[in-house]
Amino acid sequence: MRSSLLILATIAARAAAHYTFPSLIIGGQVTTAWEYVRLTNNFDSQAPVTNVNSSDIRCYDSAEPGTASTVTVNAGDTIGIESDGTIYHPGVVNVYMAKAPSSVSGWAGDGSVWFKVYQITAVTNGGTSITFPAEGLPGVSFPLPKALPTGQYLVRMEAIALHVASTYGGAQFYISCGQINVENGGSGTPGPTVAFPGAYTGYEPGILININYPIPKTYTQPGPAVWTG
Ligand SMILES: *[C@@H]1O[C@H](CO)[C@@H](O)[C@H](O)[C@H]1NC(C)=O
Ligand SMILES: [Cu+2]
Repeated sequence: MRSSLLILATIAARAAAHYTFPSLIIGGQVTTAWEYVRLTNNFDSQAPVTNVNSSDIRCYDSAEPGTASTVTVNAGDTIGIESDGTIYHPGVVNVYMAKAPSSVSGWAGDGSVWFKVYQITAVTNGGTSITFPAEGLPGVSFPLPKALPTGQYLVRMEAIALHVASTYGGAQFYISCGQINVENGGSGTPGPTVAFPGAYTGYEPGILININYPIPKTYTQPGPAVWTG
């Protein structure tokens, strides 16, 4: 009896499989975990953030802020962020960036400074199906806009798991922030910008949502529009 309960508990823990995003993908190569990504509080637990008003909704690094190196890339390069497994849960992805006033090392990312550079939304079909193209991916890659100004940036990965999002606070945010130094940039003005916390109330239709029943007719991606340069 006892051992079968233990087995059930183990299976339940596996089924809950969480994830972190510890590696940038630079020049097509997955870099060392936590080399260019700030160590997150959940590096060993892999547990998500569920309170959108918590300071951890920004970079999830309150336990030990700012412990990463900065990698140099060019505007227009394709970069990415890799998980420690896969994006196991059904949900959506947003990647935000914020430009540091000077060195990104130790910069907190305060204020309405975050703009979205990439997203993977849900695909709906008028209520007959909803699918999540991000589900199961090991990571995401995206182009840095050519118009992105030269300078140092935080790159914030956000995978929002929606499998238990039908009650307030049920959506799970898997977050990390990488540090990049962008050279050969352009003269664009990234926006619209938001603050973290502040970007979400948790009541957005794309965050507080039952993805199972009734099947959503449409899906509204949380956050501002993607800035493409
Ligand atoms: C977070 O803040 C929003 C906006 O002020 C509020 O509506 C919401 O109830 C807050 N949620 C939590 C969990 O504190
Ligand atoms: Cu999980």
